[in-house]
Amino acid sequence: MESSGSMASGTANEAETTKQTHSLQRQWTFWLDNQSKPKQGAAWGTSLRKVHTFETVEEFWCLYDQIFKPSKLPTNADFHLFRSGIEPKWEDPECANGGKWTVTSSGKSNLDTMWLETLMALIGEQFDEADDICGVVASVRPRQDKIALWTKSASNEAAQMGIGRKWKEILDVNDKLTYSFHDDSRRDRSAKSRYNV
Ligand code: MGP
Repeated sequence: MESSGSMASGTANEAETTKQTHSLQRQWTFWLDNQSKPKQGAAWGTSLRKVHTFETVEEFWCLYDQIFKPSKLPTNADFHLFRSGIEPKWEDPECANGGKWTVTSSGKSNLDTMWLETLMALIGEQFDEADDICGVVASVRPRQDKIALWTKSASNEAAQMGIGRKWKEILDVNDKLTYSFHDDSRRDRSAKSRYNV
């Protein structure tokens, strides 16, 4: 009797363990913008969609396994992971005075690897200046795919340089990473970058 009782409680404990989840420090949201077949005359952002919001490690891995990797996206599509409450747009108040660090990808598998490394660094709070980070965008483009890390306070050079250096270390790349202000991009698509690491 006793042994069957302990077996029963053992099974219950196992069930408890499998149900246990690990909360992240913040809630995050995946977004998708598929501009591969744009409607004529449609304003930028009309195809931007929220995909899923999560706040545990387990949900992250489940989503990561189930939803496509950036390498599977069609040309001219963007995939985003942003802190919940911040929209991946220059117009969002948290992004309005911000900018982005950009790294270009040397191929599809490199794009997926850099994307995953960045997602893990964000949800794992690996940046000292984590509060300054809005999110990350993977962009599939005809000429070269890229990943951009969006931050809030573009004019805070020390914060941006800290984030840029750390991101470069996480990605383990030798190529130059460049930082551009959203304000500059809004005025001139080919505006020069402001910081480099
Ligand atoms: P992009 O998608 O960031 O760059 O912006 P892309 O296509 O990789 O090309 P690049 O050469 O500019 O690097 C492309 C264009 O989309 C911009 O020039 C804007 O016209 C528009 N756009 C992009 N974003 C992120 C925004 C935004 O947040 N708000 C608005 N209103 N327009 C945007």
